[in-house]
Amino acid sequence: MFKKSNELLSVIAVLFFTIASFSQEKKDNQQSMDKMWGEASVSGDALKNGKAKLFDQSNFGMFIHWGLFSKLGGQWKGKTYYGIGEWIMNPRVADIPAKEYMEIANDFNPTDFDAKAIAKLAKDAGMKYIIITSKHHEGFAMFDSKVDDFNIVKATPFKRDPMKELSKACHDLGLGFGFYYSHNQDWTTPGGSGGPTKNENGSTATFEDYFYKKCKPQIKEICTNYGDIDFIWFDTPGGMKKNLVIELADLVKELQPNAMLCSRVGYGLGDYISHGDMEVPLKNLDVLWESCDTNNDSWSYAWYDNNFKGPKEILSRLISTVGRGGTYLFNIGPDGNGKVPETGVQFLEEAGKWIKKYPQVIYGAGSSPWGHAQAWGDVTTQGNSLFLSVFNWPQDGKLYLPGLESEIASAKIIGGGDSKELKYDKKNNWTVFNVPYKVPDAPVSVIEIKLKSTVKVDTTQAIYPNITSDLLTEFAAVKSAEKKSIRWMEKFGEWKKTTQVSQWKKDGTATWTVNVLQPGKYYLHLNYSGEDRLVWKTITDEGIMVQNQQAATEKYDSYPMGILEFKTAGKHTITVSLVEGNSETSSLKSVIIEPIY
Ligand code: H79
Repeated sequence: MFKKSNELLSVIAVLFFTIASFSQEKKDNQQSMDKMWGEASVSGDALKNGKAKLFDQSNFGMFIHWGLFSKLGGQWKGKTYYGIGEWIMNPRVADIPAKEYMEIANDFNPTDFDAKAIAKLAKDAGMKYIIITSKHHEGFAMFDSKVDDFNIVKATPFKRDPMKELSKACHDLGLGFGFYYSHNQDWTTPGGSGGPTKNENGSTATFEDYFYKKCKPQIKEICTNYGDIDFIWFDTPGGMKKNLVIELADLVKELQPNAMLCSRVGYGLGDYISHGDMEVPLKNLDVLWESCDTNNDSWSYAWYDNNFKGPKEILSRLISTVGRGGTYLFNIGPDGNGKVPETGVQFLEEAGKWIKKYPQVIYGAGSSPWGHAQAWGDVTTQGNSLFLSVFNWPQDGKLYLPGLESEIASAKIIGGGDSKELKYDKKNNWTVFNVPYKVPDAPVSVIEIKLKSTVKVDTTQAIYPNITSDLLTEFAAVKSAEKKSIRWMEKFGEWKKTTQVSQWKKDGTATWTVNVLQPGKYYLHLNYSGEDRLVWKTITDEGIMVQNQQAATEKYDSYPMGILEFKTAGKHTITVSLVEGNSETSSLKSVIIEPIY
């Protein structure tokens, strides 16, 4: 399906990367990209009252990518390399020789770095801890290291230890603190994965050389010299040997028993699952997990990357992550002077003001009983209260909530202002709230529903009467076709993921069971990729059929198919099949049902 595009290259790149980085111990180590992000070994419940408390209750933390690459800001010798900036020295990007790269340190003098200001930003943004890159794949230690001179104190004119300053600033403000450490990849140290293969004296360097001379002793340093550490965020274990990963995990456990290890340490030794980069899952997950995301497109500072997520996007991604049962780790990238880009700061502060008003929606909040998002927003919970965070406020005075089966004690818009009881009607198993036409709050309004008893819901996908419903293939039952998750890079290093259905056999179908409140006519669109022109057929359990031809390209896009009608309210099925077109490459992503005005 990725006919000629960059996407094909990217998919190949991922495969290559996966294979290349897992080349050691191939046999028991044939891990997929998803496996690379790791599995956690310990059941969440055992940890939630112990060392996982900060992680589990906070639901929101700050990630910081900062290193020598921040000084380059995506540019090398006058040329800009678009994509994730911290990869700039990699052969696949600017291919900077290790020696030359190490010289950047000579002029690295980030005098604008202000640890207190960054800690305050995190606090103002409503984040409860900071995790910062102590050493990324480039191999440069952003802390005072006695075991390796390629560090910010020894090798730069700056000479300060910014990690000392930041850990102190966090502790002073009551924030948690943790380190990112790239344990397998080290592109400037002989023996490190992706690093030089020879030592200075010409002898062959082994991974064990790097591991015992640098990696493990540096983990000891970061676990000893910075007070209490709440997280050690190892990244990309690749093909590291199990015994070495165990040594690192044991060392952290010994020196910082309260530090949470993310699953990217490898071999299931993590305390929580770290999902693929920049990914908010669609379905609830009942384990301890985190989504890491960045405030623009790159993790580290890049001069051109000014595509910052606005306050509403930050909040909606945060709320949806909490709604799925996870924790949101949101990244900023200070520049080579140590300054955090202004627009990112501003948007985070605005998001933080909202969180201050609605702390109960985020902190300690539970996941949505629906198990997936709503068309208008998402749901989080505390005890018998449901918080409906509405990102798209309805324009017709009605907010439709499908499937709530428990009795409502009260329903109010919260956050100050008008807090009158909301009136509502029950129709089938839908609750229809009469809400003001005027949006109560920006960027997100919240309705609190107090229930008389514990929550019970029918989680069937809903067709909303007044807002477009996007039925994703993730929620479809598929026969004689292949449903799978794919990842690709939109930009270099910027991951996208979707579930799609392709490889259609003759009788291949994707079927959604849906809950319809309002019978009548709706526009039907299909979102797909493919080649040339495709004919799709959509049919309901009532025998209403829409069949049409539309164009297809290698990029997912939605195309109008016609008008689909539901004759009656209640449960229905919608079944899609491919009638004409390349059965292998035609890739269906979602069915879109839009009310007609
Ligand atoms: O620190 C951030 C990334 O630099 C790091 N993890 C997050 C938190 C990371 N390391 N590896 N990966 C993410 C997987 C990325 C692979 C890619 Fe590439 C790097 C895609 C594009 C650049 C390898 C090289 C595959 C294609 C080119």
